[in-house]
Amino acid sequence: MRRRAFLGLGSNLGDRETHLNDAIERIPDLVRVSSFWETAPVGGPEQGPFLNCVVQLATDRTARQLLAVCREREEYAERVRVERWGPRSLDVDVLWIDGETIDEYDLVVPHPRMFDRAFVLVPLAELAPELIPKDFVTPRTDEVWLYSPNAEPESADEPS
Ligand code: GSY
Repeated sequence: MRRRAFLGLGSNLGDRETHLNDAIERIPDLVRVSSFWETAPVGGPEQGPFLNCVVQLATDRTARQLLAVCREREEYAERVRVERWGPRSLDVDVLWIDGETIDEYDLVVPHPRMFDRAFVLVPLAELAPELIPKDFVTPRTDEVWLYSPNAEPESADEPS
């Protein structure tokens, strides 16, 4: 039976936009993709900002099969685990599957930290606002901002 599922994608190494787009192109059962959000890194050493998004699937794959999809996409991006929580070309996490929970040593769904992270909740809110906790506080604008690579830089003499 096909169920709704959400994966979270993030990149802060190399060509971040290409890493996300390449992964999205190859994710099976894809339905929708959120906007790309530029986000301040959470945890780990000092590192550059991430580009994050969330994708929605309609899938009959299990949580474990979706984890395999995530790992394949990370391998394709030649992710190297140099440092725990450190910069990475691609991170793909299983966030949520309607009606399914799993709690195993290498896979916990719903993702245990998804409700604490603005870089997950802001893109997820575009696709499934009903999943966002009511007490979620809008993030500060220096934590998460909409990615718009072609935007004109703000001119110094324009009123803000
Ligand atoms: O858990 C995903 C990897 N990750 C991220 C991320 O994707 N975005 C931001 N902003 N910070 C992060 N810290 C880690 S670890």
